[in-house]
Amino acid sequence: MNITELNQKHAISGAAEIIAAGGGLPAVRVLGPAHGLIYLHGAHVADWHPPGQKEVLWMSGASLFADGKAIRGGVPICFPWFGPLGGVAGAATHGFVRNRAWELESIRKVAAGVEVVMKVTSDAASRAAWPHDFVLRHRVTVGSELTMTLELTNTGTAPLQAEEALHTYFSVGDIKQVRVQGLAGTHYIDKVDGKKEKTQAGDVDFTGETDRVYFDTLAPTTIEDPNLRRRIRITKEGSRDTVVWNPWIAKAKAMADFGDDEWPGMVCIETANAGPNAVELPAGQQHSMSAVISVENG
Ligand code: TA6
Repeated sequence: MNITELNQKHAISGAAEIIAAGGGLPAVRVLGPAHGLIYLHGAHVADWHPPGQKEVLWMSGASLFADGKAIRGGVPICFPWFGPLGGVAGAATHGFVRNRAWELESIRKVAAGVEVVMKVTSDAASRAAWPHDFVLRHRVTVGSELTMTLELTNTGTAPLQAEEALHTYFSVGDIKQVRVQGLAGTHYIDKVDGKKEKTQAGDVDFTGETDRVYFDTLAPTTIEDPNLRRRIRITKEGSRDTVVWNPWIAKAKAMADFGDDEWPGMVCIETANAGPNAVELPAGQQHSMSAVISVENG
């Protein structure tokens, strides 16, 4: 469907419209009081402004907006694997659903704001990369909170095992002043130190490249940002892992779609199920993973 047809079917006057956004890609623009922008490419939440708040999600000024490429910022969806696909040269990092267009299924006004539902269904191309049949829905509610729910259905006849993540990029004033609360005492894999298993002592702070998978973590996390004088809280359901990432100087320079001087302004707090916590789903069954993001000043 083209943008005109999408608007005829889904636009809600004063609440939501479909526009040609970055790279001309179609995106749902959610209009006030909370604003949002969600690309159908990757069902990618790119922007969320709750009332009275500055930008909450971070977007690189160098991001690409093109079919087959991931958008650098906002909330990429990682599925059906997280990170590189072990042993498969050329496989897209973090799976393939973030690199392709999803179908816009519905837009409706709900008590909490505007709900946008997009879905991607397995096809010959996906089966060539991952031999399972599935439907993956992304249900996003844009309001004073941002709620994102990944709903996976195994439509095949055999069980499947999938990794998944809402790889959320948050905008911060200065990463060197940020602390992340809620992970104290949990265990993590330190991908910057030989994937050693470590225990988190107190809050997470940032003094260099940080790339950690905190496993068996169910509690909410909070980004304490003294520079922007706000706290961003991430509450989750159906997720056993939390990933914390900042590329710092060298890794930022090494990424063509990430500005060399952008790393101080972002942190990823990712809601995930990966590795030993990958989702095991019998044929015909469903699994949901959700993250609710809220912001308070102070
Ligand atoms: O979630 C952290 C991470 O796995 C890092 O290792 C880094 O690779 C980041 O994701 C970004 O991955 P991408 O494929 O989007 O460049």
